[in-house]
Amino acid sequence: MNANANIGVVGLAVMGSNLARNLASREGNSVAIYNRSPEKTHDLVTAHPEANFIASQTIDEFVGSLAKPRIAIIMVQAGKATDAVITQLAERFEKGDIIVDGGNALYTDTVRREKEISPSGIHFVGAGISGGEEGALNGPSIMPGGTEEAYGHLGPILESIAAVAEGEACVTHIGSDGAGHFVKMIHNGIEYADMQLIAEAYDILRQAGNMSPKEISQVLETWNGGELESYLIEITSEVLAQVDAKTGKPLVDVILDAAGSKGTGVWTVQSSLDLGTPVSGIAEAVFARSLSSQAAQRAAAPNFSAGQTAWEIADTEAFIEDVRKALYASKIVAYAQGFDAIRAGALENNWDINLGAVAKIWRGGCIIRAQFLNRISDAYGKNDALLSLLFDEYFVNAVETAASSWRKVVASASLAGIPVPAFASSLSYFDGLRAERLPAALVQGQRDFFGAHTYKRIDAEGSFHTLWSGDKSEVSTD
Ligand code: NBP
Repeated sequence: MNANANIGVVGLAVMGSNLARNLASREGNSVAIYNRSPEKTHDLVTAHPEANFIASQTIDEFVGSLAKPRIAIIMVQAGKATDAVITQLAERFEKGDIIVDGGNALYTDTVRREKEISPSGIHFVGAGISGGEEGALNGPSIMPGGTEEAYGHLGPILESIAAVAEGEACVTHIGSDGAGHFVKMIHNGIEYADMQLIAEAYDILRQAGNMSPKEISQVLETWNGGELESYLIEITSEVLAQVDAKTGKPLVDVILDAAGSKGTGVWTVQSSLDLGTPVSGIAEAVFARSLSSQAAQRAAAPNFSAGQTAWEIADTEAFIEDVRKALYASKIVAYAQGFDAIRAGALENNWDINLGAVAKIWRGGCIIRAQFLNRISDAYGKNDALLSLLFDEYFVNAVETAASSWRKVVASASLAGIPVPAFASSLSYFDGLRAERLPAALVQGQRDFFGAHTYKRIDAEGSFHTLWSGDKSEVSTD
């Protein structure tokens, strides 16, 4: 076999086959393909003769079909399957060749894999790919890590298949080793928060506003014409407009209200806990899915007398506008927290991540693509050291404009007994961030009382402990 494919794909399930087709459709690419079970390879070649794939039945054949430096993108199940394929390729690749993992790997796995492979001189690149199967086919947002040298070879190929937003390809070299998969993980965490926030807005409009899914669909369509314009608002509007063919009811009313997940939201929260970065909006979104799936517990809940009071709505238009503003402000908090987590991860792992560039590559191809990412990109473009997105002038204005509606919506939802964990936690985060004094001083006092954990004073250097069981005098512990 001639070694003339400039790129190869291993793993031809939905993501891999669509990515291979995307690659094949771009000028200059010749794409080698391989899948563990040969049926998938056969089916893909048969269904898409126009792609001129160089198909292999064995891994040896596949490696032999790649031009040097060899580049192979792995699109198999994350975890053990990815490790198995990496081992197969690493055994056959040579110095200068590039193995790319395009699956949803946990970034710490990517760091480990890079460390294991790099002594051989083979490059290992963990690349987060977002946009689902449609994105893989027509243009995803791509977040590659790995070395600069590897990106030099790989970058032009990824740029050719990525989504394009305002004339720019939605791909950038994020940073070394696991940086790409870390940023993809945070992307997914933000996606959880964004979806939960839209779901809470829907629930309020439905329960308090007594609006039908169809009416709410129309409201979202209007919102999509303004500052909330995004893929998630657009598809939510479509989901709400969908009628179930079997029952004639709105589809949303016949879907079981138990939300699933594949783990990237949990990873985001776990990593952020380790980094000490509050991603409360994302955490509430993950927990809201967990609560929704506690079927037995929910079914057994007593019919509580929960003290609700009706949400009196005098002006429907004003009510809808309040919900829109509350959604926008909460969404800003979720993104601010996500970008804080990226900064904290970069600091911890010595990654030089350009936050403005991350916002830019999320403008197209990925699930959280939105107009508003231009604003985030501008904010970090103006000041890369911005301590919080919420402190940028545009976002200060946005939350100040929304603040009274935000409070009204969270307070009224609580009074009406409508759960709004992401709206409420986002507002509390905002209030915590801007508070002059936090009750953390009291927590420090409590910790010192039962555990002699010491505290710092506002008026002196050093650490102090109060002799709580003695004469209650204070001692310096330094
Ligand atoms: P799956 O995650 O369903 O994985 C199926 C593929 O893995 C098949 O090609 C299968 O080969 C291969 N595979 C397995 Br399973 N074990 C293997 C092994 N030991 N050796 C070699 N190959 C093995 O595919 P997907 O949904 O296309 O996703 C691919 C990657 O992209 C995953 O990491 C996923 O998390 C990520 N991702 C998916 C989406 C999405 O929307 N689905 C979005 C973004 C990222 P076989 O045919 O021989 O069983």
